[in-house]
Amino acid sequence: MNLRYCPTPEAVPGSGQTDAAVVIDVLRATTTIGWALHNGATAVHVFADLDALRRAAAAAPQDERLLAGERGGRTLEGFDLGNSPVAVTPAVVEGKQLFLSTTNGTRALERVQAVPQVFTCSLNNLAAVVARLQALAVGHVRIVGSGWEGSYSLEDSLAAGALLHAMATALGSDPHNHCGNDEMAAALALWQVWQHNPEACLRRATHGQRLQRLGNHDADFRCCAAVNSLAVVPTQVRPGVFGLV
Ligand code: 3SL
Repeated sequence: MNLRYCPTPEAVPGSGQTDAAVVIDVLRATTTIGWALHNGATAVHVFADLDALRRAAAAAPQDERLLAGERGGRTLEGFDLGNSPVAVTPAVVEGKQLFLSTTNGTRALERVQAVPQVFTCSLNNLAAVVARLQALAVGHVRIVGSGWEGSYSLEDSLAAGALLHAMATALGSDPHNHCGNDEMAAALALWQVWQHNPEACLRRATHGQRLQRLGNHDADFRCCAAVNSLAVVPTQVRPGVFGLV
């Protein structure tokens, strides 16, 4: 299995063989999507564009839908939820469809919508994603970091390295045998540096610092930094719609 890492959606090439795409937004979109589905949301619809989100949400029964999202880390006006993984509790999301738009994560998901298999990953569900990729026996996997408005982000690259490391451990092989590009090798090195304290890496990242400036996000940091706390693999079931299969 060959894993290539693109640190931003903009870095994803328009062509080339990709059997599966794994999108990462550790802080916080793909962590939130994982917890929402684990806690009983029936689907998460993802949008880069807010007007498209509002149109799609309007077509869903009012008592079954929740609007969720942020820009720059702040909850969108008139929305039911922001983008905190600790807010999507069973009491809030069970039986609901989430309509989610975030600054970077949902844009990254849109970028790879046409890939045959699309999954979301965070530090929480590394082992589950590895098991899914192994079961599918896919050859060419594109790991996509969400970054921040087109720039590299430390925390997504950390998780990309962690995913490669977990994959190689599961296969009993050297991670470098699965490294498809230098970005992937650099992400692995990052994981090797921070693996014993991923939360410190998340807090050091510029977006981690942004969240700390916006207020107390300690619970979010703890949740987002927890390795293998979730067994779900959010899977694109229709273009732009994620569920559990
Ligand atoms: O960039 C994104 O998509 C968000 O996850 C950012 S935030 O952590 O919700 O501010």
